[in-house]
This record gives sequence, C-alpha cells and structure tokens, in this order.
Amino acid sequence: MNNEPVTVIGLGLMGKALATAFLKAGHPTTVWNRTSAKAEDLAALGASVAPTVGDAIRASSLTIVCLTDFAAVRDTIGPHRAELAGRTLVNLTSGTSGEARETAAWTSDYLDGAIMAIPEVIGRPEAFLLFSGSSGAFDSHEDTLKRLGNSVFFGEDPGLASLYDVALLGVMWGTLNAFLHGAALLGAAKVDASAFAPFANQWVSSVTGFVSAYADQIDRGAYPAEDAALETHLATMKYLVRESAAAGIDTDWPARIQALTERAIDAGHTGASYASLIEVFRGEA
Ligand code: FVH
Repeated sequence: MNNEPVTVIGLGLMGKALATAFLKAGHPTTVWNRTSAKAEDLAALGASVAPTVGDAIRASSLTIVCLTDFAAVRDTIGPHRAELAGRTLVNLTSGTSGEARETAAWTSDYLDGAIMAIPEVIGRPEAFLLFSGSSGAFDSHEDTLKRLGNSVFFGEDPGLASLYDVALLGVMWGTLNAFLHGAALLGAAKVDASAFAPFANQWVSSVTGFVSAYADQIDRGAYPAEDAALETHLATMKYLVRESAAAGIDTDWPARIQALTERAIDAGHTGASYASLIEVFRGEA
C-alpha cells in the first residue's frame, strides 16, 4: 500500500465517505465542494480544503469526482480539462455509458467508476467498486482505489462500469419490488413483513443458483427446460395475479411478468426454460 496524495471533488454523502476513507488510510487528501461548509468535518480530520476546483486538481496526480450527475461534472470539471493533462481523473458519479464515454475524451487517463455500496461501508471489504477506462490509470492507482473497497476492472471501454452499474441496480430493484409485493400480499392476511423476510431471503439465495445455469443457456442460445417449462411458470403466475387482485393489492407487477411470459410462449418458446424470456427483453419476441 502507499500514501499517494488524492483529491476528492464533491463532498455529498458519498464524497465525504470517500475522502474520510483516504484520510483514515493516511493519504494526504485535498477536498473541494461547491458548498464549502461541507468540508469542515474533513478539515478537522486533516484534509486540505482547496479554495478552487483548479487548485484541488493541481494538488494531486489523482482526482476523484463524485457529484450528483454528469451535468454537474461537466459544470465543475469541464472548464479545467487542460489541468487534467498528465493527471488521472476517476469519475464515481452515476450516469449512462454514453456520458462516461463522452467524459473519457477529456483526458487519456480517465477511469469511470460505479460504487456498489452505501457511504457507511466505504473503506470496508464489503464495499465493491466497478471501474473501466484507462488500464494504465487503473494499474497506477489500484492500491489507492482499494482504500475504498474491493475493486473490479472491466477493461478499456469507459462505458462498461456504468452499464454493469445500471444492470446490477436493475437486479436490486427487481428483487426489492418482488419482496415488497410479497410483503403487501401477506400483509393483507395480517402476516408481518418481518415474518416473511427470512423466507424471502432463503428463497432469494436459492434463486441465485438459477442465475448461473440460465446465464449458460443464454450464452449458448438454447433454453432446455431442465427445471420447469415456461407454461408451468405461467400457470402459477396467474395465481399470483389472482391472489393480488383478491387481496386488493396492486396487480401491475405480477401482470407484467405474466405478459412477458405470454409473449415468450407466443413467440414459440413453449416447453423452454424461463431463460428464454431473454428474447423478449432483447426485443426479439
Ligand atoms: N449515496 C449513495 O449511497 C450512492 C451509492 C451509489 C453511488 N451513488 C452516486 O454517488 C453520486 C453522489 O451521491 P451522494 O449520495 O453523495 O449525493 P449528495 O449527497 O446529494 O451530494 C451531491 C454532491 O454533488 C454536488 N453538486 C451537485 N450539483 C453540483 C453542481 N452543479 N456543481 C457542483 N457541485 C454539485 C453537491 O454539492 P453541494 O450541494 O454540497 O454544494 C454534493 O457535493 C451520485 O451520482 C450517486 O448516484 C451514491
């Protein structure tokens, strides 16, 4: 490990956690935030507070930016592109892959990143961060970036970290929506969400077992129903819709799943596995 100087621009909930992790690991840390009062706690921990964005960038060969969105990054860092020459910019702001690729054109040493963690766990091994962009920049600063959590590098396409980010967030929202819908359904029968939660957790863990098998089917383009055929899924989905309607629970979520499955069956995937729905998501069915 090292004590490379680091600059952190953006001291919202996440930026503050990033700067704190660097300070705790002994990195000389320069910070800047539009609302300067947010830097006070960090100054007390030993951070240098830069008066301007340009001063902040010039203070370190590694600048990490974490702002609300890419529009804020353009407003804040855009006017200082010339000062990035010979320096690495790591952008941990959420956005689209297109925005990441556009920003990568600012400097040859650009890394785009996504944080799969909440501020509280930054600096701990359970935090994981996704990076893509300049491999030279990643190799040079990997040890420093590891201060924030475990890191994965997806290669030279600067858009890939953002794509993984939104895809993983989709997995999170899909799982949480299913849990919330189930909790509403059982809640209508006076079952507490905390009584449902252990079973939901155990089932989510079983379902993760299906993911690898289905990934293999998707990559092969063949969907043998080794566990259950699509029409078996469809029959039980209809019970979920009927139970929801009977309990006065919103039916939008299960009805959408049912509609996706019916489209796959209509496209000829009768007898196929659930993985065949990939063709509906691709717009092929
Ligand atoms: N918080 C989290 O758990 C998630 C975890 C996954 C990744 N996200 C992404 O991180 C980015 C920042 O999120 P945040 O939670 O730190 O957000 P805020 O606390 O709201 O802080 C926003 C900072 O951005 C500054 N800012 C906004 N607009 C501008 C602008 N036009 N010019 C300069 N700075 C700007 C804001 O400054 P101020 O309001 O304090 O003056 C804050 O520093 C985000 O992409 C998440 O998706 C976090």
